[in-house]
Amino acid sequence: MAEHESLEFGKADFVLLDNVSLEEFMANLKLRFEKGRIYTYIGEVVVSVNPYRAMNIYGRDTIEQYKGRELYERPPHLFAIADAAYKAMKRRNKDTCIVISGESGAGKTEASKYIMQYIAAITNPGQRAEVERVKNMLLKSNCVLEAFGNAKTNRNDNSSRFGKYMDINFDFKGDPIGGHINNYLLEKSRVIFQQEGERSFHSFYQVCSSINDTADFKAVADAMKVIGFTAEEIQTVYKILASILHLGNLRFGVDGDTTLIENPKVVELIGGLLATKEESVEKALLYRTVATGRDVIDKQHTAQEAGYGRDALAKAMYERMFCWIVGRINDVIEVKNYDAKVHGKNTVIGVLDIYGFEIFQNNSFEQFCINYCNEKLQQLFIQLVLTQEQEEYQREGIPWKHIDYFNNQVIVDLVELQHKGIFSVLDEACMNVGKVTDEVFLQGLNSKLAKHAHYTSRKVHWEPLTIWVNTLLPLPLPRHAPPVHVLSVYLPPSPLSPPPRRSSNPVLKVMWPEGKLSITEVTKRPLTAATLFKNSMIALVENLACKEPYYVRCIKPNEVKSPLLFEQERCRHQVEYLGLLENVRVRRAGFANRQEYPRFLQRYKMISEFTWPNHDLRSDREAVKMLLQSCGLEHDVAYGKTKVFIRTPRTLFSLEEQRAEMVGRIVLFLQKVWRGTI
Ligand code: AD9
Ligand code: MG
Repeated sequence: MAEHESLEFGKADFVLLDNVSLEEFMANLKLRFEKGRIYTYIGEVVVSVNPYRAMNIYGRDTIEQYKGRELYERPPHLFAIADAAYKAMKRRNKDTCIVISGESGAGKTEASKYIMQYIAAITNPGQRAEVERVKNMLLKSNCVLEAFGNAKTNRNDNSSRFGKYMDINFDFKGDPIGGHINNYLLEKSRVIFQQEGERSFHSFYQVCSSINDTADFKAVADAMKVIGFTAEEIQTVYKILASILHLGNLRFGVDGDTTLIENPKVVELIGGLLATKEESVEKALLYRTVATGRDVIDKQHTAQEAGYGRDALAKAMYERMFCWIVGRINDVIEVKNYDAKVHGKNTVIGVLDIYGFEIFQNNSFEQFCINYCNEKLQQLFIQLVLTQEQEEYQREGIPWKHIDYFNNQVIVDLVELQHKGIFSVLDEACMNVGKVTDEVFLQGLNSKLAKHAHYTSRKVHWEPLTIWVNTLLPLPLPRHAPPVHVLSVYLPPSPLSPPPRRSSNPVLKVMWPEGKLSITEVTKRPLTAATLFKNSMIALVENLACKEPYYVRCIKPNEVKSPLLFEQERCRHQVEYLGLLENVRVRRAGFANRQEYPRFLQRYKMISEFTWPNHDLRSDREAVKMLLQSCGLEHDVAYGKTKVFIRTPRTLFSLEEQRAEMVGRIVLFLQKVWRGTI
């Protein structure tokens, strides 16, 4: 615990509160925010409040203060968590991950960037060129991904509209040798529609060079060059952006039975940009491919369908481009020339920066997915931090007072359960091609979920963790939209054969590799967007669960981006739904550290005459007891069946100090023996 921090700044660790109550928690959080202390611990979890102003706490000198230190030696900071994750990985060969959560605008992306900067700064003391190259790529990739994946929203001027999980791989020396980025569900609907006051992705404004975005345009282009995008690739990206903008200007009309494009000049422009024939563009916009019997035919859209098709195409083009950019970055940063047999295991730190909870006036399918994702992560947190902790004490026979908390597994089930969950109902509704309406979907939900305790049809229910389930409705489509639009929301692009597939531009060909569609491809039912997202979330959680997790819990102090305002109600709400108070309770009832008896002895046996060099007691458990008694630390520990549990970090610290001293003495002694002076 950072004892050197004066109490004038409040308690540096919520575990030290006199009483664990919501009032005291909030008072401490507020006091620290007002005193410019934006980070506070709950044990090893960092709680961060967005300061909405530049803080002078991320420089080289601060990095030096945290490098190699233990968590409790310095005031709370993201750097301490980054260092803890790094140390665990390096010392114990563990894969670790840092999970950053909090609502939109709470400071997740900024935190993830500071963590990456810290890791970059403390590694590669030998200045190896290859490692420097990798570090540079990892940092530069942020700039590119933000340009294409972030946008100004009403809550955050630089809001991430995709989820990002980045693995950084390290060699046996602990230096970064590569990485990999997984991206999750880009909010592609933003390409065609933004709520009032919001913008589309930054990239569009950069390419149009509006005044504020010109400098960013150059920075992004430079970063792309450094990462290794070719001139042709960068050009193609601009052409796609321009084509999407032009697509937005297309208007459709009818002449008798024929649907036509009212402004064909625009088609010409798009054709030129995408290196494809005007006829191909026109055909992709006015027809869709359908299967009739054993044949595939082109069926003409109505003008309204053509409008939806145009939007679907714009969204699909942007999404493909984004995924392609991520793929190209991965090509460059992936670990190369590393042979685990020669160099030892390569270990990983994963950093997860995923979109936070959000509730808008109108909530679309994307908001539903985003909020489901947050429920999943909350579930993982509960599972790892709360449940596992309690279960371990029980297993080890350590006295334990059960702590009540809300387990949101029921909410996760409500969404993802096979045959019964909301995603299943949605998938089923989508199967009914031609008959899907809001009502059909709503009836499906009502019939399957009416009895579920957390399902309230169309009512907004302001309880923590249950809020958003209801915000799915009404469906994200204009009221009387035809079915084709429903499907274009939930399904991957319908089997059009859009112009990028027929382009002579080699970069576009890579993005749209499919050739002419066969009958099986046209009739095959693709996995729905909901199922794809659900599967990717399940895989993400499995991946995180097998790593040692570290948590950053971000809080947004106000809605107006003010560095001065701490809105009590807003903050209390976040503290509640993040389960922070339960976290404090578990942590207080619990133990800071635990180690299996043999491992503990291996590390500390030199500090007691009863255990050095070997003990003659009945068991390692007895030996550990003797050791701790002999150094007067017994009052702060408990003995489980297979592990010793240490209550406060101070005890661990004292053990480490005594060990360092004894190791020093032993080394001196051995040197004397070797030199023959003893
Ligand atoms: V979203 O879910 O992507 O919409 P984030 O990622 O949680 O959201 P972000 O990190 O983008 O929020 O932070 C929002 C803004 O708050 C930033 O653009 C900064 O202006 C401000 N911010 C956040 N963290 C810090 C900080 N540590 N120091 C100074 C900060 N400003
Ligand atoms: Mg973000």
